[in-house]
Formats: sequence, C-alpha cells, structure tokens
Amino acid sequence: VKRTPFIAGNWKMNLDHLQSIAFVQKLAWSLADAKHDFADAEVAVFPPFTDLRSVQTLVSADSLPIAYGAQDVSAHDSGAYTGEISGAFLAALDCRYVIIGHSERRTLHGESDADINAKVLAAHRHGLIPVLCVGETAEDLEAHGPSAVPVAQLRAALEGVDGSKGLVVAYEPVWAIGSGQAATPDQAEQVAAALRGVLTEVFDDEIAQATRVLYGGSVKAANIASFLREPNVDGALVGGASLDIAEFSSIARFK
Ligand code: G2H
Repeated sequence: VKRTPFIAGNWKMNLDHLQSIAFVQKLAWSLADAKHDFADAEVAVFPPFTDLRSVQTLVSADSLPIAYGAQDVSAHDSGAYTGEISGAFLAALDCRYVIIGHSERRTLHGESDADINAKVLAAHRHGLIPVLCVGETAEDLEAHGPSAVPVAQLRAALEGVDGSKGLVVAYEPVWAIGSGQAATPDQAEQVAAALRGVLTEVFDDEIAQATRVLYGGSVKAANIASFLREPNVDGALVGGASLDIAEFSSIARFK
C-alpha cells in the first residue's frame, strides 16, 4: 500500500493573526516555486482557532493545496460548555483534520484517555479526521520500555471508533517534544510498527495499512528525511520548526 506522506505544522499558541495569513500565503508560494507535488506529500497547518476562518478564506479563494485543521475539539456537539469549540463549528470552516490528545493537552489540561476517546468520536460525528497523538514520558520509557504506553493510549482512544471514518496517528515521545532531542529513526520506527499492529488488531489489516502514522518531537529540515525512510513512519507533526516558513517548506519537500 502506498501511503501519501503527511507533513503537519502544529503552531500551538503561536503566530498572531497577520502572521498566520502571511505564513499560509508564503507557504503556498514557496511550495509552488519548488514545484512541490502534493501527491508526493500532503501539507497541513494547524493554526489557533481564531485564525481558522481566515485560513479557510485564503485557501478557498486561491484553491491552495494546503490542508488545515484545529488543535483540539470539544467532546460535545453543542450546549452549555463555556469556552469549548465543537466539531460542527470546525466542519463549518472546512477543517479536514483535528489534532486530538496532544501531550500538552494531556499534561497541562488533564485530558484522560477517556476524554480523548470521546473527542475522537466527536470528530468522526462531524466528518473530521483526528490526528491522534500518543507518546510516553521519559519516566514511562524507563519503567515500561518504548511502546507500552503509546500502545495503551492508542487502544483506549479507539474504543468504539469506526476505522473507516479516517484517522492519522502521531507518535510523539514526550521527552522529544520541544527539547531539540528527537527520537532516533529506529526508535520512531519501532513504536510506529507497534501502533500499526494495534490498528490491525482494533480495525483490520486494510485500514492499518492505509492509516498514516507520523512521528513528532523536534523534527526539523535536517532530520525529516531520516524518519521518512522508515517503512512505518509516514510523515511528521512539526511544532517549533513549523513556525519558520523556510524551514517548514523545506521539511515539506523532504526528499
Ligand atoms: C511535538 C511537536 C509538535 P516540536 O509537540 O506537535 O513539537 O516539533 O516543537 O517538538
């Protein structure tokens, strides 16, 4: 099975409104200049909620071949949930993807496996494709080895999920996030293979083979190609390096 590589920029709480618009426009120009073939790699950005409308306008006005999505979604569809953003709202902005279960949500906002499972189900109710993040801390790695925690997180997140509704999995070891210390391609491959095994178990082999598994954690232009060479690593979720236009567009052209 050929899986189209996926290069995703998670802006987190960075880039103000004007910077967001300029960034997406420049990214489109830079990829066009480089004759980037979007059949070779799908490029996506994940701006803050408040910039999604502008990104939608820009992308649709110029039919830019750039996908986008939100960094989180509510588990609920509507109602008295002050501060929450529902999947319906994101779908109305033509978001294709939504990041769910990023370690910063798990740690800083106390999201449990059950919360993340509810968010995956919510995303699917609104036709959004979850970019589901899993990953172990340095302590987990020490105590349980490399894949036990991400595997358990993935299983929990997929409870009751219909695999035909679309999914991207991102393996992001917490110790590699924003640290400058990326996992080795070998380490990423080992966990990505284990995660694909879970997809086979929970869904079936066809879905497992079609699902993209990304690596995230201190990815940059200098190391992206080494990850993409691994058979089970299908792209990257990029944080810090996704905020620099030259760096991110060269990551997108990883070959
Ligand atoms: C992990 C990653 C993006 P960074 O959080 O999701 O961030 O590339 O800065 O390590």
